[in-house]
Amino acid sequence: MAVPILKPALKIDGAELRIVELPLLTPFTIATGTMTKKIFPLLVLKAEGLEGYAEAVCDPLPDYLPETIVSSMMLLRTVFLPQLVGKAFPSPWHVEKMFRHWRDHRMAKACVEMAFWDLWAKALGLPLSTLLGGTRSEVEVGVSLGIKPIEQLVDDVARHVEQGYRRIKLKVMPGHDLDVLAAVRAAFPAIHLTVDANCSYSLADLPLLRKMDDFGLDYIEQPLAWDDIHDHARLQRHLATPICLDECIRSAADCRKALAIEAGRVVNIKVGRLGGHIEARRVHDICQAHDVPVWCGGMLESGIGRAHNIHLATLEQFNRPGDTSSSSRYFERDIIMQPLETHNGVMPVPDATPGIGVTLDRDYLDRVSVSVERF
Ligand code: OSB
Ligand code: MG
Repeated sequence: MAVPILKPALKIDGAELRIVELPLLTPFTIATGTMTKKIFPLLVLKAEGLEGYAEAVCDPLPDYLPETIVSSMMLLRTVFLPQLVGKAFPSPWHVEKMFRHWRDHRMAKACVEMAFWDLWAKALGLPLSTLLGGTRSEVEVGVSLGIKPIEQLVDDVARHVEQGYRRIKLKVMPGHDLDVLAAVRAAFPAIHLTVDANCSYSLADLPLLRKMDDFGLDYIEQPLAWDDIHDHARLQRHLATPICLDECIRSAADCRKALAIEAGRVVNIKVGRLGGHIEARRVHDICQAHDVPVWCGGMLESGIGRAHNIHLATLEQFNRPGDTSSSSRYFERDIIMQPLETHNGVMPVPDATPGIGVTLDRDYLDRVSVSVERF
């Protein structure tokens, strides 16, 4: 990727770190539990009269990956932001390098790096997608439907298919799998259909997982443990359906190893899970070199994280519909001024400003902020 360098470097004048709590329109249930509200750290970085925005995708409890809101806030507050504020950085690569030696905590690192990308892009007057190396001005999207009674789910699928979404992903778990697939497939024989198990099966479930081959799925997302590429490779050898890895890919090194042993044939890229746009781009490039399809995952982000995801998804190898659906599916009201809405399964890249292309609704943000810290 071309590396434009700002001269002089961008000096971070200050930062604002909030915890934001947004009610979800409907509860979202996956194998690990039910979410009724989206709680997340939101970061504003300031320089040269500009603001850069990002959110961290950690949850209150370590039910997706080990990182939590408490652990990432602790690092942001005591280490990352004190190291950043008052210093000048020529590019996001310099920011990323500064935090690389700290182990893990990729969601907190991603939040800082992504806010800097937004700031830097604004200082350069360019869309984030351009700086990341994006090649399109809109992205194809699908939806991720939570666990719910089968009849409701079939109605839900119908509604989203009518709205033009390009792929339907069903959350599954033991006890909510083959019957669900049979019902949805019977009603919609031709749609692009996938499942996401969020780690809820084991190799002992091989007979059941093999039956999923009968439903013409584009892929089965993360059937086995979050830290186990070995068992995914064993499972993939017994399945015709491609496995898509989500939780297992937490770095470019993870991706390289997973593809080397064919633990999966599709990769879900989530910038927040991977530690930022730079690592996401590395994973993208590895997949491209292996001719492995990728798509952009989501974590029920507010408009800020969603905008970052959409810009990232403009890169060439994002050749399957992503989980960057309309913000109005999740929230009655979002914390940004511009609606992020899909039309016929396509999400335009937001461009109201340089950078991520959306602006904060400050009044509403203040109302839904649980805490605000300034640096
Ligand atoms: O596994 O992709 C996942 C939401 C929370 C935690 C994990 C996952 C998800 C989703 C939501 O599938 C996708 C979206 O943001 O629409
Ligand atoms: Mg997933």
